[in-house]
Amino acid sequence: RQAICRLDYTPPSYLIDRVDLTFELSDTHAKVTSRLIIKRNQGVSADTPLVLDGEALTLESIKLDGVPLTSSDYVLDERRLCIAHMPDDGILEIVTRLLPSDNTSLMGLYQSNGNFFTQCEAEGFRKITYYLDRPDVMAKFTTTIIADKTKFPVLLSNGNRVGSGALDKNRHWVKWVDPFKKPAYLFALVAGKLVALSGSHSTPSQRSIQIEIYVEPGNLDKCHHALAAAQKAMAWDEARFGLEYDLDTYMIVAVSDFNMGAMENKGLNIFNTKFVLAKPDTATDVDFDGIDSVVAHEYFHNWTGNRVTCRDWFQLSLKEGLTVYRDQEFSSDIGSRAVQRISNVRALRETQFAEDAGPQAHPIRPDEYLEINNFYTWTIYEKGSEVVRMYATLLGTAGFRRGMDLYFKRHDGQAVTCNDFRRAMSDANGINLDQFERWYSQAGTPILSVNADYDAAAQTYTLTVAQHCPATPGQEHKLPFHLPLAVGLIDRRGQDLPLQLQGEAVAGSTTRVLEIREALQSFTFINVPCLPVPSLLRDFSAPVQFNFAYSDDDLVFLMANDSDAFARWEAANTFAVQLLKAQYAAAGQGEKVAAPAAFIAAYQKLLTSDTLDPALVALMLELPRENYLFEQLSDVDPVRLYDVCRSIKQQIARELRQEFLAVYQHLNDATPYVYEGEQVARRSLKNICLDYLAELDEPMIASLLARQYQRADNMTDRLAALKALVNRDGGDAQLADFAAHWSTDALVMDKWFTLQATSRRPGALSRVQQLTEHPAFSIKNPNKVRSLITAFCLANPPHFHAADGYGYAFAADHIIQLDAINPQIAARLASCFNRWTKVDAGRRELMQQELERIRGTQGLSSDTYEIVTKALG
Ligand code: BAL
Ligand code: ZN
Repeated sequence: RQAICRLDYTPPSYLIDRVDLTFELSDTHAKVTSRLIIKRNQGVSADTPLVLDGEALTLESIKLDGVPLTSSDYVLDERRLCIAHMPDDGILEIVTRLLPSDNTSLMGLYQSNGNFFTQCEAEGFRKITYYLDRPDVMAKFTTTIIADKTKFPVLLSNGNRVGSGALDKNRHWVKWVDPFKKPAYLFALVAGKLVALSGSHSTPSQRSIQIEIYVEPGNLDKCHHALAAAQKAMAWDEARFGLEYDLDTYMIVAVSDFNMGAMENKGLNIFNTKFVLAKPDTATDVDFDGIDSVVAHEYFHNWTGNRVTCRDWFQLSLKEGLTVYRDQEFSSDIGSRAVQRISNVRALRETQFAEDAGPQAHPIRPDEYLEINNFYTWTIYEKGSEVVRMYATLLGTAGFRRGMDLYFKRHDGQAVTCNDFRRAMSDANGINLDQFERWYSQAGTPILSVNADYDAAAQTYTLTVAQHCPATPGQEHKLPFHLPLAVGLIDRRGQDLPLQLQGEAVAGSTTRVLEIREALQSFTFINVPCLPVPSLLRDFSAPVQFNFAYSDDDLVFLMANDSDAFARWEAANTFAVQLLKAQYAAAGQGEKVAAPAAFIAAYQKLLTSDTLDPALVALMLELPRENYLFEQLSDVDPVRLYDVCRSIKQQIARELRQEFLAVYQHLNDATPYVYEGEQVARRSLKNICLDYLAELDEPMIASLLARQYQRADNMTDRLAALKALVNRDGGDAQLADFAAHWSTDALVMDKWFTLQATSRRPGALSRVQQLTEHPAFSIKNPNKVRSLITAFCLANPPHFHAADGYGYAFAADHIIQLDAINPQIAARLASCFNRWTKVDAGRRELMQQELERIRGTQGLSSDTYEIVTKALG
């Protein structure tokens, strides 16, 4: 198994100007004729062979400039087709035969419910035909699709539909031309029985864009939210970045068998049904929000990814980090900026921080990989987005826009690097961003340790900031990062102080972005009339961990007074993290677990506040997740950790029963469901109250849960009640009722599987095992695997980490089984073993054994092999 290294990049020896593809689709196979106009790249010697990528293909014929090639003219192996003698330029015609119905990897051309779909990112096009399957080879594509008219009435590909017609034997054809050159990973084809919901959007330059959402018949009533999301995304990108859509039609197609969330193929985005289909009785508020952000994300890729693409796959974060930043900004603008930021940071810290601290740690621009599919990671996406956000924080909104404008001006139509993006930001603003490059080259989460010193006589307040980044695999020593640290100082009345740094003539704004570049730096604020409470890392201005010796009183003060919503939430979170870690240690000593009165009082204050946004209160009341606490401990006993969290939650529920009930009852009105900000906020607070109340073993609470389940006019409330019921000793009747009602709705059944996979009740593993036999479950469907198996392994720590090791064995069995079906999904699941060195010795040994069992499996894919080998270290 050969690692691919970033520094080995060389430009392609051959380029492809045009590709004409013809797909002849039948029930049993597909025949693909590819006509490539190829030329040797400048400066490449004439004896350089042409090496095309190809996998799992049956080669039927090759012609070069119309002359058939025989097997003595080329060398064919399992991954390549090598033509030794290529002229300077020529037309290569290659015919391949595929078996899409046998393609369970869901890469290349495959079938789902009888329809044809493609997935080509990162390296799926080579499973369709022999090609230079690398992102810096950009060509203009023409695609003709031929298929039975009755079975496949809809035939789609990239670009514009330029012709169609009838053929013999009930067949028809449609021809598509994509006027933009693109890498092969953006190619797409869809053929099948689909129906479409259409809408339109008018651009500022007076063009009318047709938007079409294709789904299987019966699902049209679930497409309205996705259509509206596409319209909002178009308007937002025009207003914020001056970017218009460039084709006449923008198509989204939903498919239920899909490895990813969605894919940004030029003009023909293919989506997991999860991010298209929604109506109030089938989808939760979180689902609606997810559709907004994924539709926006894929649409935004049209510029950040498609028009300007990546030179090589090491640059993946160039398009993904930037596009995640753009979709997060979109969601902030159409919803609550505070809620969006807190949710994004929480996800980053629960997932990416763990990745950065573990065996799979890599910089946002990795240096090597065995399998690029393993690098669609939290680090590339979410940390990549934080890195882009830091440019915006350092340069300001206008400066960031100047950088974006220059980036598109310089690189439209090109395949470029992360350095090109950084250079555009730097050149557009005339500032040096050389040190910022370390965010691309160094892995690991920096730790900022902040100390404060107040000089009452001089009225100065000095913050001393030390930065350090822990070692990560292959990177022992790190150099200091350049990062923005946003701070505020709050006086004892809760007012933000105007900030004036030493050497400045006048005080400025109340939030100051300090530029950190050194390992140790001090900043002295003057004219500080009294000892303030510092508000640090406002809006989470950099993806770091930070330490400051806040007292409990400081945290309660910040929870009540910080004008920065993120920092306010962070104070509540820090208070809870400190409490739970201390109680976990106490439980280890056999001591009783309890939250102090000050903690309960702080929660009480939140519950009785009538000025705070209910969504923010809900987020502040949510205890930190076990996975997040787990990262901050060592030799962890996950069952003890769960017990401690549960016990504290029960205490809060008991002591604030009245307040939870009062808020619940106040918010539980009969307003019909609408997905809109204020209602979403109220529901989130109502359901967090319900979640606490469900901890109380009272018949009255049981009937309250049953009532909410029964009467809800929407999935958000129904699922919240069912989740609470499933975690108590009850809920079986409602689970059966739910399954009976929704047995034909795959996405709703996914929720049903997840509820049971994540249930904390005893016997979860055996129920999950039984559910793998359920008629609605299929090991071949990634959504089903994620909703049942992955949910159990990653989101049910006390059962996954059961001391008997059965949870680990279950995971390993399924990773091995899945590896033969869909290596990408198997490798994702294998990440449940990443943190095996964090658990206590007994569990560590059990996890290690399972990792070794997986690694020893005959014929293991390079996807899974790479993950388990790195995990074992
Ligand atoms: N490019 C892969 C799917 C996505 O990030 O949009
Ligand atoms: Zn993306």
